[in-house]
Amino acid sequence: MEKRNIPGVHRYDAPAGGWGALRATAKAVAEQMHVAEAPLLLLRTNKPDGFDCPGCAWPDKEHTSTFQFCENGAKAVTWEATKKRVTPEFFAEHTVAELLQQSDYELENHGRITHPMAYDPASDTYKPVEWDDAFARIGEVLRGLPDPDMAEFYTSGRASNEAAFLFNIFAREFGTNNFPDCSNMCHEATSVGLPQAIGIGKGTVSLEDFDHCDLIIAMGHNPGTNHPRMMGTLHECARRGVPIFVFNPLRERALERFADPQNPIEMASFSATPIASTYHQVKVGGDAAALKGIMKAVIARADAGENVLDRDFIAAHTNGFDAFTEDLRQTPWAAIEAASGLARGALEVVADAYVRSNATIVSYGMGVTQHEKGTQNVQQIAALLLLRGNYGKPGAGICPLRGHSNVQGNRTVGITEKPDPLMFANVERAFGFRPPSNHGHDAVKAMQAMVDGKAKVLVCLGGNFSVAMPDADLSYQGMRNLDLAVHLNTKLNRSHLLIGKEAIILPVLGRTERDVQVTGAQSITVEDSMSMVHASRGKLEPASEHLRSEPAIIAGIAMATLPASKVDWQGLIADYDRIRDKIEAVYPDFRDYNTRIRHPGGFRLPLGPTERVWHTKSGKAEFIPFAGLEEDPMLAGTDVLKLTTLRSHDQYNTTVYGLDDRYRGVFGRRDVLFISERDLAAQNLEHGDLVEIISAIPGQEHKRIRLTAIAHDIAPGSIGAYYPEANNLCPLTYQDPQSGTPSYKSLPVRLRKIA
Ligand SMILES: Nc1nc2c(c(=O)[nH]1)N[C@H]1C(S)=C(S)[C@@H](COP(=O)(O)OP(=O)(O)OC[C@H]3O[C@@H](n4cnc5c(=O)[nH]c(N)nc54)[C@H](O)[C@@H]3O)O[C@H]1N2
Ligand SMILES: Nc1nc2c(c(=O)[nH]1)N[C@H]1C(S)=C(S)[C@@H](COP(=O)(O)OP(=O)(O)OC[C@H]3O[C@@H](n4cnc5c(=O)[nH]c(N)nc54)[C@H](O)[C@@H]3O)O[C@H]1N2
Ligand SMILES: [Mo]
Repeated sequence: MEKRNIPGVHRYDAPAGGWGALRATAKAVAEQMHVAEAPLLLLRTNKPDGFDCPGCAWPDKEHTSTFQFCENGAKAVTWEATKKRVTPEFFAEHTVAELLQQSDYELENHGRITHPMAYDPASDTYKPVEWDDAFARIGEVLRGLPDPDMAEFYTSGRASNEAAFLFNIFAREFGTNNFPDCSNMCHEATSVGLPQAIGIGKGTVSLEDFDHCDLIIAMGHNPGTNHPRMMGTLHECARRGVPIFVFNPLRERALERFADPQNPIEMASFSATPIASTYHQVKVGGDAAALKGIMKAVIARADAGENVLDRDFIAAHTNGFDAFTEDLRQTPWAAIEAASGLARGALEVVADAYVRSNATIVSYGMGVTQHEKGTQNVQQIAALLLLRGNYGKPGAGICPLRGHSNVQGNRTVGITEKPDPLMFANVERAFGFRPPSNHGHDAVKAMQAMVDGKAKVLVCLGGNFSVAMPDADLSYQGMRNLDLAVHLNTKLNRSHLLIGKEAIILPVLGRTERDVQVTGAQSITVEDSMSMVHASRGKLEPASEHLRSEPAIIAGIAMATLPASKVDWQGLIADYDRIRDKIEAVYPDFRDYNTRIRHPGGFRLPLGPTERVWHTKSGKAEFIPFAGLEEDPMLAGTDVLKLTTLRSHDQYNTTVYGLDDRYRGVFGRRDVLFISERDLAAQNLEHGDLVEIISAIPGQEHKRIRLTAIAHDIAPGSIGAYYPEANNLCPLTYQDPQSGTPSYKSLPVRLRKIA
């Protein structure tokens, strides 16, 4: 059948990267900034004396490599370094009601906010406010709360270690452990699942390990878009002949073929390197089943007498092997095939490659964590690696692809709602106060408290909390229930416009910009996905002379809120070395912080598993079985499809840079639903039909959104739509019960054709 021609939907046949990436970078630069400044600026990204790229958390070779060309890094940098400005005049000309009609793309594209602004209900506009008046008002409202737990302190992962640490200390001295953060929506399944399994909630590989690995399994992540610098690494591995098995319901172009813009031969000859040696289009939510299938095949071979396990490692370093393998033996292949959508033979091929590899890396992202069984998914990956001792040897380990450029660092310096007695004792020693001992709120609990009217003040260190969260109807209402929302941000977003009683926007310096305090220019520090901590120093002239740094703003709020504070806020922000000394006092892993940060490339935080040291309760790594295969067996065999939510190539979370998703062949629009030809036929739909997507979670309100269904190479039974447009379909509490991560990537839905 001839396919209908749908506006803005074309095939994209070129490889990822290559000339398309160069053209897109030139366009991003031209649109956002004065062209002359751009090359210089981009050259400073991820250089020893430059700033850390705010795009992603993938490390750079010793931070001294020549500039690595990266389209989406360039977009992140130019989006921040834009010449466009949101001034008091802009706010005077646009009421909040009017701005609410604009798309997320339009809102941020107005540019950088230049002045602190406070909402004025009489005119329904934001009006300029003096910094000190803003701080005083925030302090007054916070002090007026009957209970400090009625305030929520949200962190988005772009904040530096220094800012996040001050935020941690301020809120705890204020008297709460309410620390919702973006990590709760992202890698919380890693932060909860891995400590139980291997004793630390972080990845164990280093960049060098990719030079020594024999096999890579890449599950549920899309590096061509979200971790573009990883493409250089995968490209090298592929050219070295390392098999790369991809598990992803969608055929993502960069995981199929990639042309490295730094490779003159590929560029000149328009050629590309195949990345995935085998591409497994696992069903949405089918990863645990696929992993169990691979492990079942390995165990069957071991049971048949083959020497395929690292028995010495298992005996010396692990617990729970027998119960774990017994569960695998009991799990029928038919169930594994049904839940994963993959054939037994295909999984046995992966198992065969796995047992022949002496050093395997498994990398994974949101396709694994944002599920009802996210924690178990992560633990199955950890277990697969344990079977052959793939920890603490060169070329092996687990590699979670972190989200925001410093989300991992934020965690390390204390952004967590869980009270940690060791840290609290150190805080008491370093600052002379003891934080409260009750459990605080994570992101979902914080939003629930706002919805229920139990939380009245929200202070956001970056991000766009309500738009990132599930259930837009409820989350927007949560914002509107607040007495006061305080936003430390660079750009205008929808969370600023969902106003309860009062709202204040405090514009911050971006990472690319010079941060000068009374003792001179300051550096901040960040931790990448591989636990390397390094310094970052902005070089650009700030977008406005009225901006302040995140640490300075937090100190300002703290001094206005806590007149009798035990913390020398002025002293700390005068010289960020002093903040780092305090971080070291509270977190001893940062020993000699200020010295080591001055070495090129910084330093690596200790990671037990790399030395085969396991900080679990038993002192050993744990095989944790996952009994069952279906995320929600109640839904099997019905007309229900599983919806996953995706990022486009022109997007950074809720920040929409543009309306194209080049590699998936979508141009100038985001209102599409990716669906297989088979499901189109099964649902009596045609490519290009307008459909209603209706949530089908038992016992939940059946919300709906409308999108245009387009035929795409996606696993049958699975469909995809863009985040945040589809967030309303995810109920607030539809989450992984162990980690609290919203199940953004496995939403049961039904489709209905709009006539
Ligand atoms: N340019 C850019 N860079 C970014 C971001 C951005 O938005 N834009 N966001 C940053 C942040 S905060 C994060 S957390 C990371 C996100 O980076 P990723 O983890 O790559 O995030 P997603 O794009 O949400 O989804 C990844 C992939 O999971 C696949 N997938 C969906 N459901 C499933 C499933 O059930 N199983 C499997 N195996 N795969 C599935 C999708 O097809 C998609 O290819 O990137 C960071 N870097
Ligand atoms: N359906 C669905 N929902 C999801 C996801 C999904 O895959 N599907 N992914 C989830 C994930 S992984 C994450 S991490 C969250 C993201 O949630 P958030 O981190 O809250 O959201 P962002 O969109 O990254 O935040 C954008 C805002 O950050 C501000 N900003 C940018 N740079 C800076 C800076 O340097 N300092 C400060 N202070 N502000 C700055 C800008 O004003 C911008 O408007 O969303 C989650 N939501
Ligand atoms: Mo994230």
